[in-house]
Amino acid sequence: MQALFAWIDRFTQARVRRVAHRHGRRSLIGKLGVALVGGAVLPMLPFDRSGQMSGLGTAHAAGHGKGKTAAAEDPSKCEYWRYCAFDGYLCTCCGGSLTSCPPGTEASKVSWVGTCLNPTDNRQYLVSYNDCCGKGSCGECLCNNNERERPGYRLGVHNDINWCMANTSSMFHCTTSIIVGVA
Ligand code: ABN
Repeated sequence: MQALFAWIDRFTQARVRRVAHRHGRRSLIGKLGVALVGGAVLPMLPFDRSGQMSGLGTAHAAGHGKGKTAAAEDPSKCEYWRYCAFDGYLCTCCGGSLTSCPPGTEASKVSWVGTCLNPTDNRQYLVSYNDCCGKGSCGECLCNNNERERPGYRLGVHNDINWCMANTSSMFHCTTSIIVGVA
């Protein structure tokens, strides 16, 4: 009996030592480190949020796929895809169009740009926003979206100033959205 107990003791001790050897403090600390770093880094990883179309209306047009809205394809609506970094009055509401200034005004000589996702082909486009200058505020269809817009020290991607500053008349009327190219 004594011999059996002694054998069980030796066997248990050997097992416990082996487990302790394999799963020592260092291994535990290592695993904790991986969990901590992983937990901190995981939320920073880029993942596709393009399906969310933030800020867009919810009324889905018949025949449109998931995430696409009628407004995202209507240039008279602030939710139109090209207006993702727009700030001003829509020229489409002011006697002009998406790309041309209303009569009696002229396009700003300088502009800011935005990068917007076209829901039709799912590609990003570089859009130039040109204020139309020479008349007082249009006052119709005020629209302010700020996707990827940056503070004034990144002037070319800042929308919250009067870009008529370099024109003969610095009066601001409305804003156009012109595609410059694929981003
Ligand atoms: N870029 C449009 C605008 C014009 C005047 C003042 C603020 C913003």
